Amino acid sequence: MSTNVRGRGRRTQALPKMQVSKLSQFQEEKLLIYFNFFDDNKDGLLEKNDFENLQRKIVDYAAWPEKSSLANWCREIHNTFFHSLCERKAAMILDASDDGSHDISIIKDTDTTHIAVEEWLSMWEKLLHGAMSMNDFPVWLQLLPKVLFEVVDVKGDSVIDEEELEEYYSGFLKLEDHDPKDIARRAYNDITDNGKYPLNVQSFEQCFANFLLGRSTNFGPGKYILAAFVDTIEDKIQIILPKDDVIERRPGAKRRRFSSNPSVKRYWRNA
Ligand SMILES: [Ca+2]
Repeated sequence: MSTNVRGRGRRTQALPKMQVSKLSQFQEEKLLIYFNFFDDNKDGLLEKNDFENLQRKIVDYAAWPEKSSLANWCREIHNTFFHSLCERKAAMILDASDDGSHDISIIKDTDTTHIAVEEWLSMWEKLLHGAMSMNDFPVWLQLLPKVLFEVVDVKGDSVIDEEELEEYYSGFLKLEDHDPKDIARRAYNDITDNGKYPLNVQSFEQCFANFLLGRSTNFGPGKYILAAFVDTIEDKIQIILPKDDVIERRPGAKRRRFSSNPSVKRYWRNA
């Protein structure tokens, strides 16, 4: 339910709600997994202490000295991320009470020191609207995959190898439902086209963008960022198809149009 408070200030008419494309159910599920990534104490709220705990977890995992430039950089980026979310919540509250341009029903309370799940999803709905790549996001968001890349790249040589992926899945994400070694092998082969291309920060950012932007379960390498949905229906279908059949993915399906971007084609061929 929206709230329209008319006649405040110089505005005499409520502004129409900003039209944004709804998140797909799949995007919501992914974003909930991403929420849980940050919600360290799993209480359904993102708060300052969650990010402090995440910072501790990261410096322990990556073995960064607490006062090192990497540790400081990581803390700064996550702090900025959290503060930007809180500012967005404050703006949502203001919009809802001022001109009705925001739906008050998704704002759980007026405490702008924490973010609830519904508020998180609403923010992402706006952030993802019209976005095609990481470049379309605010800077404070573009830096998140860069930090995660540094966390995974424990050897610090600016490329991620299969061993580092396995360590990330087992030691950092603490994957329990899948074999970290198996997922690491699949992830590495898919993202690098069986080792032809390096898994550097640029390809990692492409994966991250795919994680955020993919609207349906047949999305590409983004699934390996948090090892979510690594066994999608499409993957299971692919197994029963001839190995070289990259066009007809389903019996009776229309021929799929591929992107002209060679890196996108590369991902699909190996998905
Ligand atoms: Ca929390």
